[in-house]
Amino acid sequence: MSLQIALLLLMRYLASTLAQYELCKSLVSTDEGSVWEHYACQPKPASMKDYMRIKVDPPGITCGNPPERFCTLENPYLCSDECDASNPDLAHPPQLMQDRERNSLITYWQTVTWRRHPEPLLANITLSWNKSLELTDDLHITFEYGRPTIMVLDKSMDHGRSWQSYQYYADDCLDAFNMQPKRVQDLTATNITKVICTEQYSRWVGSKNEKNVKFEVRARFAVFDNLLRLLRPSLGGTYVQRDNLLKYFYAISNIDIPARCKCNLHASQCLLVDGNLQCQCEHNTTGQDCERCKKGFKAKSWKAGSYLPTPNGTPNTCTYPKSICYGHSNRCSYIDYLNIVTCVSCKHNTRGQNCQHCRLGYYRNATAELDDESVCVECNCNQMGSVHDRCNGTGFCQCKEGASGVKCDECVSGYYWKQGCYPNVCDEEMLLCQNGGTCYQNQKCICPPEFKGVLCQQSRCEAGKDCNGASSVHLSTALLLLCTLLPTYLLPRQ
Ligand SMILES: *[C@@H]1O[C@H](CO)[C@@H](O)[C@H](O)[C@H]1NC(C)=O
Ligand SMILES: *[C@@H]1O[C@H](CO)[C@@H](O)[C@H](O)[C@H]1NC(C)=O
Ligand SMILES: *[C@@H]1O[C@H](CO)[C@@H](O)[C@H](O)[C@H]1NC(C)=O
Ligand SMILES: *[C@@H]1O[C@H](CO)[C@@H](O)[C@H](O)[C@H]1NC(C)=O
Ligand SMILES: *[C@@H]1O[C@H](CO)[C@@H](O)[C@H](O)[C@H]1NC(C)=O
Ligand SMILES: *[C@@H]1O[C@H](CO)[C@@H](O)[C@H](O)[C@H]1NC(C)=O
Ligand SMILES: [Ca+2]
Repeated sequence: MSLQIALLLLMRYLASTLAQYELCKSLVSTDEGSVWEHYACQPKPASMKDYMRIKVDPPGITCGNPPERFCTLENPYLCSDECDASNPDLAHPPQLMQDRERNSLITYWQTVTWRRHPEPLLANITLSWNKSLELTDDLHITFEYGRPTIMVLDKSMDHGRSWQSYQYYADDCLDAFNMQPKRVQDLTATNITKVICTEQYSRWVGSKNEKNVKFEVRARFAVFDNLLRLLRPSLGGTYVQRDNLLKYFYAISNIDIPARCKCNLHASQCLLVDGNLQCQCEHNTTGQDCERCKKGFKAKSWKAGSYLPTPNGTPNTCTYPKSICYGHSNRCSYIDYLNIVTCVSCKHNTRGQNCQHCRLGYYRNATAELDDESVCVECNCNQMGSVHDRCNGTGFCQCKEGASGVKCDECVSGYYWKQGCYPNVCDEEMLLCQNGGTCYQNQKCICPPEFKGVLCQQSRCEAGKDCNGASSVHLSTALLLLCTLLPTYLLPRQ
């Protein structure tokens, strides 16, 4: 075992003995008003025998059906006691292992006697809670009429599907299990989780002198269902006497299990709900052991709380995903099997599964908070100047050729604006209007009457001919005819 685990076990042990981690949260006043502070927390230890479900095996192991007589080890010839399942005063059913005894009347579960010797007298007692528990103190089992000479304590981490031995008990460990006898006191931090066989609780010292069998918790932390396998009853310190088998049987009057619900440091209460123990989970966790994050609170993966740093530990709260544009939809739902949150009817120009993006044609306002109504700003791209109405993350539109500016509502040099950007027709530098023409807003040359062409570069008359500045081609032709055919009639009158 690594030092880290040893330290962890030690921490847990200390934590279980100190009255700490009882509060999950408290209201603390700060400069900005009252705020909740969250802490690692756990339920108080309780006597878990009250909640325990007991099953004994094999069927018919409980005495009294049919009724039978039994003797005692101390006085094997006084056999007047009787077990009768049909008589409440003489019955010894399993629930007498967990009852609260009143008026110092000891009540106990009792098995049939070892009449079938040499066939072994075996009995299993399964203790279950349908809830993970953590032992906080030693487990005590009280045997009337002597403690078993051989037994095993098993644990299950999977609600009874599989079992591992937890501790072996025998009056002779080598003989019963071929194991060296050890005591829990011999265990040190480096081998504390080792499974041992102990002879401490199986030796015959008289049935009245010592009734208890313990499982010492110390730092050996336990989370389990228990199975007590009783393999051989008390023999009264000698060999089996075959002529009186009625004095051999098991009888248990009490099983004490001081434990707390395992809530992964996310609950300070553990209550009985519909017959099952249930952690009252905080920190936005849920589940019987607070072993997962609540719907929607899955921004990061679930973690158990931590005892460190002292004194309040770390709650490791489950949180709402930060990427959600929180508040832009009141119709978000959690899809369990996909483990995602999805929203419909995103408002405020948001879109996406969590309303976490801006709609097309909008961009993210970098100075606004995610939950601000103005988080998405319209791109406002100029319809004539831009390729489409979408913009990039900082609001820049995509411009057509010749257009420029954030919104594409300006033209680069060499272009003029007229419902979009067009290449200049004329200017004052390269594309000068000729022959006294003037450039009108880079769009066209305004030519004198005798000139034409884009830059007024072309004369309206043939070289050497006298032309006036009529603008119509037909009129010009007519004038040309007149010039040619009727000069003598017209010109002298002018
Ligand atoms: C007791 O439990 C063990 C482990 O599950 C099993 O192997 C054994 O058969 C059981 N004995 C009786 C008497 O039910
Ligand atoms: C165990 O507990 C869970 C949660 O409380 C419950 O849903 C389930 O039915 C219980 N099982 C039994 C066998 O009682
Ligand atoms: C545990 O370790 C100690 C010393 O490190 C040793 O004395 C003891 O026998 C060990 N116990 C077992 C059960 O191995
Ligand atoms: C649950 O999560 C919300 C949102 O992240 C947070 O404001 C709240 O404090 C959490 N509650 C607890 C009990 O931790
Ligand atoms: C961005 O958000 C801030 C804060 O809400 C707001 O003052 C500002 O006007 C917003 N900018 C635009 C371009 O809408
Ligand atoms: C948006 O486009 C402008 C101009 O091309 C560029 O300077 C800016 O970095 C771009 N922003 C993003 C977020 O891509
Ligand atoms: Ca009892």
